[in-house]
Amino acid sequence: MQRVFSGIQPSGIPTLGNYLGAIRNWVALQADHDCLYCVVDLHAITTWQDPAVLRQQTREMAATIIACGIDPETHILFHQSGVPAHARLAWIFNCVARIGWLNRMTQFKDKAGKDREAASAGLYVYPNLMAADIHAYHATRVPVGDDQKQHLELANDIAQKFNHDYGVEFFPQIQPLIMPEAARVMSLRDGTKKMSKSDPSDQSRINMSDDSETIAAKVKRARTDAEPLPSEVAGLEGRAEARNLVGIYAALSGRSQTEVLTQFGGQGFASFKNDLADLMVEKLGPIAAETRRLLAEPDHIDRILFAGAARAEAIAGPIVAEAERLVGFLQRP
Ligand code: AQP
Repeated sequence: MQRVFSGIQPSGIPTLGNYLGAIRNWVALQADHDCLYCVVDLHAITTWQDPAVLRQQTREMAATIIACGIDPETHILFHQSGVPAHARLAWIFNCVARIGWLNRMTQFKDKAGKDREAASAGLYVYPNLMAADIHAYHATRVPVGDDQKQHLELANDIAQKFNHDYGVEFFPQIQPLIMPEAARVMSLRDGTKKMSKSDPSDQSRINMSDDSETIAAKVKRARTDAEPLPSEVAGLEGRAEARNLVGIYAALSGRSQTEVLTQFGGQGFASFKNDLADLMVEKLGPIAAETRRLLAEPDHIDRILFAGAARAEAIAGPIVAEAERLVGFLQRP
């Protein structure tokens, strides 16, 4: 069975974007892969996090992932700081990756904003740590949202250069797995911006913990244009907000965008938004309820994560020790 690795930052409450772009995919992959799913707290601190909030969000992320259907017994769910192998390999990759490669990463440009000099060095080398997350397990399949494709290409470049520099075929190439429908969920306030858990506006996103009233209010207020919905997918061209809402409806209902527009084409947004809000409540409500139930026992979540970390370290430790041997570090006698 192929090994899957994927991670998610506990940098806020998980959103509908994280669910449709990542977590839902993770659940499906459990059927025929060995899966490692990681709450990447080392990545989260590349932008400042309140320590108490970070701890809470780490647990909340883990609880949501389990509530979505990840089985932490058959597969491995853990927190990144619980497995030192990630940071050890990341340092080696910091020395393999070229500054020119990192300069091309669009996510750094987006996240650092205008004042790049003030961004943390961690944010800049974030893609090297992400490469280490995956290569520490020799994972070959990585389910991610469309926005992470560039980072995976960089992870492949790093593997290739490491193999070349040390004359070995040690790190395999990674294959990204991107879901077709709603691979990228956009902000409810601006259809050209990705829906993000750290967006300052709570109105821009659906949180996985939102109750039905909040979901209905956010969908109702979601930005749209004045035209009715088109009857064909081609009519969504140049209408970022309409495309986003139709994409979300399609992804949640398991129907194609064509089918959704066959039903709603020609209508205004009001009734479509009502149906969309009902659909979200139907799909997300049970997940939010299960998450709340799990969060009532935070110690239990910590135990699941630390048990997962021990199993993850047993896989990554020897792989990273071999990488260290290859670069010339002394081996423990
Ligand atoms: N809007 C999105 N649409 C589709 N997929 C998305 N993902 C995130 N947002 C969307 C996917 O979720 C996975 C985990 O992402 P992450 O938490 O590691 O970091 P991110 O991509 O930076 O997600 P956020 O929500 O935007 O977090 P913040 O606000 O902290 O930066 C990834 O597979 C990602 O593609």
